[in-house]
Amino acid sequence: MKILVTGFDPFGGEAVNPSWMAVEQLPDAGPGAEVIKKSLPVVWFEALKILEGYIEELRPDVVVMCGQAGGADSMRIERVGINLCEARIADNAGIKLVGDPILKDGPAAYFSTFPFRAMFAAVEEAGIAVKHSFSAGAYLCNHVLYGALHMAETKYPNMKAGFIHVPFLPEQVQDKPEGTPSMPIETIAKAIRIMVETIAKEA
Ligand code: PCA
Repeated sequence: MKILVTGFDPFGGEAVNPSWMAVEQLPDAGPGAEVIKKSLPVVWFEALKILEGYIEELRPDVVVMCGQAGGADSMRIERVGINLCEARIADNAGIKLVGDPILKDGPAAYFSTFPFRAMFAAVEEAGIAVKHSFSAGAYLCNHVLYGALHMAETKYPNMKAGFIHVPFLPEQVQDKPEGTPSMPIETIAKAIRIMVETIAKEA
């Protein structure tokens, strides 16, 4: 089985993005799986174009996309991607979108096709905080999730896809209001590794 795993570049004034730091640490192969790791830019439409290129080139069985959810107090398994671009902040190219669709005539939403219950159980079993999430927001993470699920729906019906959001690192919250949650990189990396291994077994 071929699994494409992505993380994002830093954005929003942060020096790092824990999603890519954790993805980079994944082993290149798991039991029964080849793992290919790529980072994506935080730029509207550009990120999706690059991801589509990787999917065309690599034809993965599963696409595991990961991103930072600042303020989250647990790992978050995203369950739905919506057809909307709307964010408070501009992307890394300086573009701000408010209310644009991702795909003009696309459906309102797609559900993740991950084996999310098994993933949740495996991470919980390892003692790492994890939640199901029913909104990935409407910024770049939701953008690539919706785009990958649309690609699966219209072109690659056997390809599974879904999104994992990760909290800030402890070093990122030092300049933030007291109580802003964080998770060490080792824990985030372990949770992603467990989820990828579970996908390799279940998907
Ligand atoms: N998080 C952002 C985009 C890139 C990332 O890592 C998001 O949640 O949409």
